[in-house]
Amino acid sequence: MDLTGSLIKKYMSAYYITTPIYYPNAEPHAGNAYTTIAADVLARYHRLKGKDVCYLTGVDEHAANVYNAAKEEGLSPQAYCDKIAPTFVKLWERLNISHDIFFRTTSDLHKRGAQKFLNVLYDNGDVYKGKYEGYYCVSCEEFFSEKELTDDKVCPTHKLPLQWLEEENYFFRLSKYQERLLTHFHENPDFVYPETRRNELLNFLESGLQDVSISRASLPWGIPFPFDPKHIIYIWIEALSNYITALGYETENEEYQTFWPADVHIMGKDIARFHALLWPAMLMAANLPLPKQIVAHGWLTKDGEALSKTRGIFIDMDGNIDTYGVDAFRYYLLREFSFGNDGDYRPTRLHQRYNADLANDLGNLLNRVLGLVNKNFDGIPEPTTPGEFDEEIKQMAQKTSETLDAQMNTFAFDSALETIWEFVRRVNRYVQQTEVWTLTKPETKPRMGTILYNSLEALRFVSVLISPFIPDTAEKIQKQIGLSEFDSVADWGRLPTDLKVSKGEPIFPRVDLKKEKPQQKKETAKPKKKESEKKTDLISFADFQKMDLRVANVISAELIEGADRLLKLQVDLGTEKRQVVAGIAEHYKPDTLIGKQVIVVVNLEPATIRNVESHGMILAASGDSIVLASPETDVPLGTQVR
Ligand code: ME8
Repeated sequence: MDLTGSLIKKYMSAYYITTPIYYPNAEPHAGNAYTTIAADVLARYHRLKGKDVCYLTGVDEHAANVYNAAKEEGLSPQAYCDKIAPTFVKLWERLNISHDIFFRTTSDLHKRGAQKFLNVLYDNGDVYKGKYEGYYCVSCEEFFSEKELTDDKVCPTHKLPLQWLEEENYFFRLSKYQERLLTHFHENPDFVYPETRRNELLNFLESGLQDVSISRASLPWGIPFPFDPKHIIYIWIEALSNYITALGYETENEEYQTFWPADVHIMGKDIARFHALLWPAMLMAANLPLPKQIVAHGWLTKDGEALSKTRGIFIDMDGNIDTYGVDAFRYYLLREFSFGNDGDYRPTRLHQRYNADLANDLGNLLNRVLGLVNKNFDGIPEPTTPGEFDEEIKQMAQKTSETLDAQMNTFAFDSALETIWEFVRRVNRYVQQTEVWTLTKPETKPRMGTILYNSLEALRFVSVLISPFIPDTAEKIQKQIGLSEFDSVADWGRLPTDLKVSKGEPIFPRVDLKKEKPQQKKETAKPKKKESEKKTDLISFADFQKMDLRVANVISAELIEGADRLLKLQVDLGTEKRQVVAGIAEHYKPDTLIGKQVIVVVNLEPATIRNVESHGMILAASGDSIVLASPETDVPLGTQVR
């Protein structure tokens, strides 16, 4: 390999990112989707930054678990793989995954590449013949050492009985690379992310590495050893080599020269050890450069248990995507969980995030701004009249982009999204603070135009920042603003004014859970009530969902004649003003309430109290004294409370 050429190209612009290649022993599940979406976000983000990205995913077909699954269905392993592999491609299409290569290890390119790689290891003296016996898990495709065995001899991950295997095997001299690996870990503290995983691996490494068996004589499904065809190559040796064979390691072509070494291998924590110890040792043995970073994320769980094809623990991905859309699903997975840690998938949280972050914060902002532009201007207004808050919005946009860059470099997807949403909420507040909807008089209209221009530019800016995470939404926003081609540059002030904005369909329409599909209901349904629970007055989540609670501003307050406890309030909900009667006169003087944010039950039946109409109810803690409930900090009027 032309090391120098490759390194120069890499420094210039290439970025190579991979997911694990998944076992096609069953159709893909949400755990596989989680990794693939995260890698997709990184691939899209680096494309946005002008990198020449190669994003690889695929399937790991020569596994014993695939062989067994095929046997159960009465199919040849190849026919079985040909049936299952397309289900991965279909799901990646549905999830809007922008991979450049979907690699299959039954391809000739891989077979030839894997054999060449093994020949190199053999020629370099790192492969030798010996006898192997031990307990093996076919689902992990891994032997367990004496110290890892439990009394009942079951696999700790798959809870399946381990099998005893005895074979004459070829071995790889992994132990020989212990010192070099240690040095590499110490010299490259960012080699493994997150740090907790790095420390675990470092401990394992320090406790000593043993040579590993890399051949199987008993399995009739796999790639034969080039120098001893009775044996097939151990699945992990073969599978790891896919990261180079897929690029063209066999001929060391230009693609391979450009993209190897990988910038990031992303995976779940289950297989970090293979990627951070075995794979680098194999590459060292072949005199090839090592991947720059191994990133092992946490476990997605369902009711606290890891998702598992073998154990049939699934998330209803299809149902949830049907209900909320792909972008909401992508958003939820990345916003809700910290990437390195485990996270429990909860459809109710997806619902809340959808309503609060997507429909309310982002969707309503877009709708509101477009509505005002359409009502008051013919197309995008010129920003002629600077005023209060404009500079702050501009500065915050640029700062948001910089903070995001730092967070993306440490795989902090949840914080990155929160950073963007802080900006979205700030823009909502800008619209509110400037009371832009009131500036319709001829003398104030230029200022109105400027505020609306800035709001639209902020939305364009946001669309660029969110585009790696929720690409469809990003495009929809720009289309509604009137841009015919996606403008992917996060620099303030690029929005032209010769555009016609659209009427603005809601980008996240309200989801009514009553219309949920039956199979998803099963997923979110509460377990049957126990007798003891029935006695308490529990309400269902669906009942709770019926309450529409919103933030409003008190604009006037006065005592109701003849009623010591009652105040008549006028409140502003952003979209409308209302009159509400509240029994708080003994605790609040009317003038102290003006400008205060309160929470209103807006879908309560109207009532007439002491001849005064009340359209809603104000929430308050009612004990010895009465204390109004309000958001901790000011939020846009009309924000839903959940
Ligand atoms: O291990 N939560 O394939 P595999 C999050 N073929 N991610 C999960 C998950 C969960 N509950 N369950 C699975 C293999 N994953 C090998 C890889 S690579 C050279 C060979 C994701 O089908 C996560 O990325 O068992 C995990 O590492 C991977 O799926 C395991 O996929």
